[in-house]
Amino acid sequence: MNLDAEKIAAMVERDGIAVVRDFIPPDLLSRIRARLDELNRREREAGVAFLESEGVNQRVFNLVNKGEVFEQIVQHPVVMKAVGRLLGGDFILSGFSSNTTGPGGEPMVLHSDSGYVPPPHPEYLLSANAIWILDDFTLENGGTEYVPGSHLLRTNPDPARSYTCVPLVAPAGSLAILHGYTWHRTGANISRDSYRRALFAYYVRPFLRVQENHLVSVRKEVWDRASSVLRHLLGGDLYLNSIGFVDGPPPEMRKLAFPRRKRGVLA
Ligand SMILES: O=C(O)CCC(=O)C(=O)O
Repeated sequence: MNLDAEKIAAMVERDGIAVVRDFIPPDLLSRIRARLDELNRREREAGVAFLESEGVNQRVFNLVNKGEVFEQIVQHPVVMKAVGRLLGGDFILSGFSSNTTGPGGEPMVLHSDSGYVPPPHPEYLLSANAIWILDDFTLENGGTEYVPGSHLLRTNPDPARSYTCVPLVAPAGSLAILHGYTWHRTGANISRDSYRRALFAYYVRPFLRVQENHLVSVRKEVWDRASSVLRHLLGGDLYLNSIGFVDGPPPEMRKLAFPRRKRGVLA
């Protein structure tokens, strides 16, 4: 598929997922991999690594805070346009993390990225996940699996039932955008020696509580150099002049912040 964000979003709405091959240029792919490998190693050495499946799978959270290359890609213009189309034009970053699966890695529980919202989920979409595929996703190495058509159900999978999952098979350098209601999971890594690295940039409507509290966990120097797009993604802007106050609305917003009657509270 080419880089037409409108077409990507339309495919996500129709199929619950869209895959764009050759999305990540080789030099950018090398930079992302190198930084992720360093983080995986450093977090293990520091004893702070988030490990699963007895240590063969590893996640790194809060990537925006852990490398300029991640600050750059989380605001990729094509992703911004496609996700904007899916999420009603305005959205923020809920979390940006990696998941590296290794041989013996177990599958994740089947879920959707809006599963914490009581079903039925609204007809409009609440979230979308941009998956940056850094190694080939194969049938063996734990590529993401999903249940086709599940995004139309607007509910969560029944943990007592089993469902037919389809593996997302795609070459390194691809980008996948996953509909926030699609049921999916990390696949089992049944390979002998193949690791699967991927990044998950998870965007939500701006009125939702976010997974990573960027206002607390992102360093000042990242905020200081953030573009207006990144600042917005990190939750640095007011939403509809009514969410995101710091000790009330800022002075220039005081007259606008609340719906007012003729002689309202702030009039
Ligand atoms: O690792 C994967 O392929 C999927 C990860 C995932 O679904 C999640 O972190 O919510």
